[in-house]
Amino acid sequence: MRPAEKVIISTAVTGSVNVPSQSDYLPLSAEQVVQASVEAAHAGSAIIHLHARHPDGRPAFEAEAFEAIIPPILEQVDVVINISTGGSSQMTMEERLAGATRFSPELASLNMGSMNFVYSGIADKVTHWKHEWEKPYVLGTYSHPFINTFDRIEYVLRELGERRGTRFEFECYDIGHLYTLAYFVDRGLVEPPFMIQGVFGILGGIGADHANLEHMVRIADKLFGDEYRFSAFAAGRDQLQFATHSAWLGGHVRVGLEDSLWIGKGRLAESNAQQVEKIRAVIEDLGRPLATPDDARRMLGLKGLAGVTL
Ligand code: KMH
Ligand code: ZN
Repeated sequence: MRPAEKVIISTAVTGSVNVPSQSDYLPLSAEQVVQASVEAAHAGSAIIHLHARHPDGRPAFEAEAFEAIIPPILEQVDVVINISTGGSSQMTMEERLAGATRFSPELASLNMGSMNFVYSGIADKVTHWKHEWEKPYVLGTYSHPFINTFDRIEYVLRELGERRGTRFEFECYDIGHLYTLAYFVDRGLVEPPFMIQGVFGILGGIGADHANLEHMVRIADKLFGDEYRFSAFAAGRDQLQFATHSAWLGGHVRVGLEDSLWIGKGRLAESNAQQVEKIRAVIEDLGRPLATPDDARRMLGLKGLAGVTL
C-alpha cells in the first residue's frame, strides 16, 4: 500500500443495514444525519460516507433525500462527501445511483462483487419492532443477493468516474474482489491512487479474522504495489479492532453506526462522533497524525468541493 503519513478517518453515519429498533441513537431523519455528520467531522473525520433514509428509517434512494442532507452538511463543515452506490441490496441499480448522479460527489462507494449479504440475524435479537417494515426487510437478506456484476461495476466507473470525475471507495468483501479491481485497473478504468476499503465480518463475505486483513493487504500489495491506499473496518463488535489494525499497518480507518452500533462491550454508541473520538485517540497513541479533508483530497486525488454539483 502507499504508506500514509496521515490517517484518514471515514465515518459511515447511518447506512442501510441497521434498523431503528436496534438503537435509539441511529440517525434516521435528515436533521439527525446532518447533525451526526457535522459532529463526526468536528471530531476529526475527513470523509463522511452517506446513505439516506426516510423519517421512519427505511432506506431512501431519491435524490431529494440526499438534497435534504448534503447541502446542510457542507454549509456547516468542510468534509469529503462520499455517497454510497451500494444503497441497499433491495434497490435497483438506477435507484442506487440516484444520489451520486445528482451530486457528482468527490467520492462514491463501489462494491466489487456480487455476493450474499445477510443480516437476517438482527431479527433474532430485536424483541420490540418500532416499524412494520423492519422485520421483513432484514429477513429478506437471507434470500436476496447483493448484485454487483462486472457490467454494473463498469457502468458506475463510466457514469460517475469518467463522466463526473467522482473517485471511489472500492468496497472489497473478499480477496476475489481485489482481482476484480485489478481487472478494471488493467483496462485503464481505475487510476491510482485509489482507495480500497477492506470490509470484514459481513455474513457472505470474508470473516472478521485478523489473518484475513493481513492477507488482503499482502495480495493487494502484490497486485497494486504502492498505487493504492488501504482502509478497513469490521462490521459489528470487531469494528474498532480492525480499524486499529489497519492504522497500525499504515492504512486508514472507517467507523460509524452504519457498521457498528457499539462503543464497547454491551454499550451502545450514543453518537457517531463518540466512535470517531475513540479511534482518533488510538491513532494518536500510534503516533500518526490525522488527515484533514484537504489531506484526504490530496492523498486520494479527489477533484475538490468545487467539482460537486450542489
Ligand atoms: N454497509 C457496509 C457493510 C456501500 O454503501 O456501498 C458496506 C457499504 C456498502 O458501505
Ligand atoms: Zn454504506
